Order: sequence, then structure tokens, then C-alpha cells
Amino acid sequence: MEEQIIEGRFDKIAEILAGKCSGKAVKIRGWVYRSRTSGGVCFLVLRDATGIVQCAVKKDSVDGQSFQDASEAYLESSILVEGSVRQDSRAPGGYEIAATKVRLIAKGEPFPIAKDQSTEFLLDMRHLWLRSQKLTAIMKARHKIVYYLREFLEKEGFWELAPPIITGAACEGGATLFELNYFGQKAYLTQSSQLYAEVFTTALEKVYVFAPSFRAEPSRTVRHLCEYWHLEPEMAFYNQKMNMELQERMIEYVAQKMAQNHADLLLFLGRSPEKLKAVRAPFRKITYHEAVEFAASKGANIKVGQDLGADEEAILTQEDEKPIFVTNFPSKIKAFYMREDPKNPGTVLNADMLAPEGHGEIIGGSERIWDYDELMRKIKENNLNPKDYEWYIDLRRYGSVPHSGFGLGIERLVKWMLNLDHIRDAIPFPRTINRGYP
Ligand code: NSS
Repeated sequence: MEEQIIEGRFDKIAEILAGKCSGKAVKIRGWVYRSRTSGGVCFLVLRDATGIVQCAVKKDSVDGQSFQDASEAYLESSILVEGSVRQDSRAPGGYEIAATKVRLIAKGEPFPIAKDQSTEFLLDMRHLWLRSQKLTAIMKARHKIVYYLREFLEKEGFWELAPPIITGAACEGGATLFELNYFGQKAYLTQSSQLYAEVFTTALEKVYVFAPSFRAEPSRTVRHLCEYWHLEPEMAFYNQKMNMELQERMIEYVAQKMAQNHADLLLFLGRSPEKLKAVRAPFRKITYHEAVEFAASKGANIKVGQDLGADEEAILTQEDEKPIFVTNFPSKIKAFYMREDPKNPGTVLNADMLAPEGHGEIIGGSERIWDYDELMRKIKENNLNPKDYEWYIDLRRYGSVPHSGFGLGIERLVKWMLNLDHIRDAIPFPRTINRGYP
């Protein structure tokens, strides 16, 4: 059996659905997606990585073993089917395979997931639920989104580099650090690879890191994970204006590629490609002060000096069909490494990019402090221990240059681009305050 299912030529369901196999003999390996038997015919709907197709297994057209295997198969049993393809408007996708041979690869046990199951149950069964058509489509779209991000950065001359995941100090404040015991010393799972990305700018100038970031987020929201994938470009000789222009072009690039090349995936997920076609640079820019004033005028409960929350972000983008930037946050509520805006003291040269349709922040970025004295001052003001940042401070001692960068949360981007209700569906195995299994 093993040889039969590994060696030789096999067909992919997508090719059948594309009409490339009409009238021909095919050989498919896959899993049972649906099945029903009536009047000596067993109808199997088969699934592989590329799609689903119906097979009709007629008792009198196949050997005894074939009909038995077809009728005994469970949902999700793995199976080999040979047959000939014919057009049939009643079959899903418009084609049907008239089976000539069927062999169970592994019958297994009855599949535990049936219709109408609770969200919690499906999360417990995530390792099996990831086979569902919806999650398969999301994971394909996620792959493409990441692919186009990398493609964009490649064309722009960026180098991808590998940061450490185990680190000695906070990047984004102590509150959300996961601590671990590193041979008797305190260490942390990285909250952001930015500080290491800054190191690489002094060698390769335009770099990015694509790695998981960890946040011990106590909040249960539709947009927070404890482990998420973080794309962090960092550029030498870039100011904040150039930084924002790069972000706009990058998001536009991915949105256009998805709309042009993957309308099928988008439509399957109920997302109109037109929404992504509308994403063209430049994006609207407002300052933090304007944003707070506007949100308050619309009834949001926010005052200057507080960070924007999901409600405010939704209000700010309610008239927009593409993302916007909110710039110049008060330096007091932002991270220690952000450079103060010489033209607007008390605020920093930063921007959050907010996605429309209530999805909210997808990017946080800024120009970095490159002056030694300014950095030391900010480290002290933030009550951080300079010893923990010795190597980072060194970058300002030896050949420092102006530089900027940003961090994009991949699952936040996927959630917006596919218009998902919850961030957990944008990642295969979501890690949240109440879930670390499976
Ligand atoms: O905290 S950030 O706003 N900024 C940083 O970590 C910078 N050090 C990035 C940089 O400049 N290199 O996070 C950046 C993005 C944010 O806009 C979200 O899209 C995402 O990271 N993010 C998250 N996604 C999912 N879950 C959680 N908890 C989360 N926190 C941030």
C-alpha cells in the first residue's frame, strides 16, 4: 500500500476543477470530506490541499474491496481513488470522478468534529479543525500575505536577519514580559526584535526581522495574542517621513497583490477584493492630539495623555476605506527609544497605522533616538537600568546614524485583510490568556 500511495504520478483536485482532466483517468490521494451511499452508489467527496471533488463509486463498476472501502470510510479517513473525470453540473465544482478503484489508506476512528460545535470545542480540536475549508483558506491567504511582504522588502533591497528570542531586557515595557529561568538568571521571551534589528542596520543598513513576539497580555480581546508573528523592518538613514512612506507602499503592494491574484480565496472567505483594491498610498495622517479631540467629540471616553483603545481607533477610521496614520503621540506614553519631535516638543516622531472597518492598529513605528545623551536621558526617565541596555547604548557610542523602523503584527494584518471577527483565526495555534493547548 505504501508504495501505491507514494510512488508514481498523482493528480491534484484543483487541476480537475480547472477542467484539465476532462475525460481522462486520474489518481487522487486525499481525505474524505463527505460521504453518502444510496442505491448501490457511494458518493465520496474528496479533499486534498487544493480543493474538493465528488467521486461516484458504483458497486457494479469496481472490485469488491473498492466498494467496501468507499462505504466504510469515515469522515477524514485517508483514501486513494482512481477513476475517470466527467463534467457534471450537479457535483460541487462541476466535475465528478467515476471511480474505478478505491483504497483506504488509513480508515482511523470516527472523526470527533461534527456540525454546529461550540467555539471552545473547536479550539480544543484545533489540530483537527485546521483541516476545515475555512481555516485552510485563511492559512493559504496568510501564506500569500507573508510572501508578498517578503517580496516587497526583497525588491526594496532589505536583508532578513535572525534575532534571538530569549532576551535579557524589555523593549516595550515590563508589564507584558514572559519571564523565564535561564540557568539561574532572569531572562525573557522577546516582546519585539526591534532593538536587535537596530544592531543590524549598522552593518546591512536596510534589514528586517520576521519572528514571533511574546506579550503576557492579560486582556481578552479579539485582537490580542500572547504569541504573534512580528515583521520588523529597520532602516539606516531613514527619517519618520520616509518610514511612513515605506509602510504605505508596503501595505498597498500586499493589498493589490491579494486583490489581483487571490480573489478566489478572498471571495471564499466572504471578503470583497474591491475593499483591498481601494488600498492605495498615500494614507491619511492625523496627529494624536487631533485624534483624541475627534474621538472625544464623537462620544469616546478619552483624554489627552491616554493611549487610544479599540473604540477610539474604530471611531477614527469610520469614514476611511484604507488605513490611516496617527502621529506624534505624547512621549510619556510611548517607548523609551522613540525620538522626540524637535518641532513638537513633548511628542515623538512616531506613527501607529490603523486599519479601517474597526480592525484598528496594525503597525507601530518611529524614528529612533540616535544621540547618546538623549537615549541616556530617556532610559533614566523611564526608570530602566542602563546596565540592561549596555549593548544597545553602545550603538550610539560607535558610528551612530539616524534610523527608523516599524513593527507589523501579521495576525492583525491578516484579520483586517480577510475581515475576520477574531485574531485567533489568523494563526494556526492561538496562544491567549486562557489557552495554550493544543
Ligand atoms: O508594541 S508595538 O506597537 N511596537 C513594537 O513592538 C515596536 N518595537 C515595533 C518596531 O518598531 N519594530 O507592536 C507592534 C505591532 C502592533 O502594531 C500590532 O500590530 C502588533 O505588533 N501587536 C500585537 N499583535 C497581536 N497580539 C498582541 N498582543 C500584539 N501586540 C502588538
